[in-house]
Amino acid sequence: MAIPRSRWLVAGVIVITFLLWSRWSSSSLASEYDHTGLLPPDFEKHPVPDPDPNFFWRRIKTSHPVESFRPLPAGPPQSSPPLPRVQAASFGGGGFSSTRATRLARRKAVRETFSRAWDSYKMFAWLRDEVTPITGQKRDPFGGWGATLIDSLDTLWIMGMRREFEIAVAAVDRDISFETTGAREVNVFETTIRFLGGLIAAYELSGDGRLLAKARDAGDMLYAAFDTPNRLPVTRWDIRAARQQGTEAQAASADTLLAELGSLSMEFTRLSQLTGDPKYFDAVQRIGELLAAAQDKTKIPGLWPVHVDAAAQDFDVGSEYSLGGMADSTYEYLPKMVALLGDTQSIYGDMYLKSMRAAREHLLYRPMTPKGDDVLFFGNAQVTRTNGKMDVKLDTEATHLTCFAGGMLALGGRLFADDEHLAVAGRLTRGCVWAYASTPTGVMPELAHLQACPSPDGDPCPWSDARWHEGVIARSSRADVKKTVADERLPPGFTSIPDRRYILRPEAVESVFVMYRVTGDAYWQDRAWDMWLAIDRLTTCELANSAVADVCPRDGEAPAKMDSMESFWMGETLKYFYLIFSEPELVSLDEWVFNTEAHPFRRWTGAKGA
Ligand code: DMJ
Repeated sequence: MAIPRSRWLVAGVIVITFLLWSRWSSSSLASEYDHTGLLPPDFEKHPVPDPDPNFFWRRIKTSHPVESFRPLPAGPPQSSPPLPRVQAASFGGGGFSSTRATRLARRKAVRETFSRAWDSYKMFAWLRDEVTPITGQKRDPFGGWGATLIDSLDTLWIMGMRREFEIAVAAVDRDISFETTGAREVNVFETTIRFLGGLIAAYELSGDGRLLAKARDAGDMLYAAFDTPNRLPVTRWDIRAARQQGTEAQAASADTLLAELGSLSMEFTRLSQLTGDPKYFDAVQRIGELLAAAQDKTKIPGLWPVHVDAAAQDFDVGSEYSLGGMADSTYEYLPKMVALLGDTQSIYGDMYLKSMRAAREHLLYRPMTPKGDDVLFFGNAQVTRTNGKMDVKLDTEATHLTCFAGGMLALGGRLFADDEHLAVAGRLTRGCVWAYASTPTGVMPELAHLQACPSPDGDPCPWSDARWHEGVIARSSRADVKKTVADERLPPGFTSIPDRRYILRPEAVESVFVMYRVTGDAYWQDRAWDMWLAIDRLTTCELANSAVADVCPRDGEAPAKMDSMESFWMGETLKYFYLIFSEPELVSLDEWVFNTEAHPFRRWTGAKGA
């Protein structure tokens, strides 16, 4: 049948209109969301102001002066070979996410969630540490210097929310002062990673000098906590006493958490690099040197105990060894310091390699899973001495905090061209992906125990109900295993869940993100999307997203929301989700290295002041 000319004409107009519309809509999408790089930092608009000499922490009398400062490395030594590439040479292939439209739609969803949380913070808790995401109250657990505001600055920039970024920076400049705080005690580690780290990264991305000035204020305040007889910091710092009575009576604590001592290195080193003042680097290099000297002399040579005596500089006091909470970022910062300094031959490179050798030998295990997945976890070891002999007992725990380890080994594997590290990184990260997928909500709990396979290596590890039940009984005070499994809602392979919460933590997606950037395999983007859907469903609440009490709730019950949203949700978790659906050049791991709160610092580039 012949089609009349007029119909052809109408059809033509429709096709052309559709083509024009789709071109327009995809280009506007592209300009809004599809960064292929970062805007160049604007170093001119707001140059770095001179440090204010009247700032309290700059005027405070030093009670225990440093005789001579460790010099700030002027770059990697000649003998140090250039570091290998971290990111994959090509990206794509392998997964559904390789479709651009899918990837952008996913990224948009993440950005919308961030935007909603940001609006709620602005509306209900502006300038305070946290907003409670159900009731819209304000909380100040971190000194009241606007933890969410400062933790979110670089995320705002990276997500292209430039107007909001400007508003936020102006507020930080005008309304946040590290002169004083209402808090009695300051957690030096948390203040360093969230505030100092957040300000440095936001400065590096934007070039706004007001942020470096504020970072220096934070750094000078924190530096006063190092004013002790042995120059090791008071990690839980009575800031009021320091302000009112000075630092004369201060001393580092005999019971210090390893993470709170060992993970200040990146922020203080970068602050020295950016300001040219070596004192910050000196402060943390002393800690690095002590850790290096003690590393081979602990109960598990290569690792340090979770509890150390910073007063006596004794790194062999505790008997618990772990890569998890309270120790974690000390290990994480070893390869990251290598990236920051551009030098594999520093004490940090050596410490990284030794620690990973020991951790693989003593802490690594493979859980028994229903499908025999080839996955790994780092557990926790208790060391006892019987008749002069050391006995290392591995507790097969799986904690959300330890999920950072896959990303650490992926970075280290690249920097040291070690394929074994990369292989372990992949298996560890798959372990956390498996733990997420194992629960009814699709999100892993804060702390669980798993039934281990006989060996972490590739030997077959067939599923056995009987062995799983033995593990459950060993953890339980009750004899009826079926009832225990049912009452505690234990997914197969889980032998107990002592902490059932999910508190919006980032570590699992952090490692998935690093694995994606290192391998280029879109498989990891798809796993991130599975995690995203589950977390979004589980945590979305009235005003933003909330920590939840139980990721394995009773059948038909919705998990209770806890009305809490720590600043790392917007500073860290949402940033990693956003970046994994972005072009790999956006905050490339070949140019940037993330601190433990996901704040990117520029890596050594060879330029002065870089
Ligand atoms: C963050 O503050 C950092 O990632 C830290 O290293 C561990 N705890 C939280 C996130 O879980």
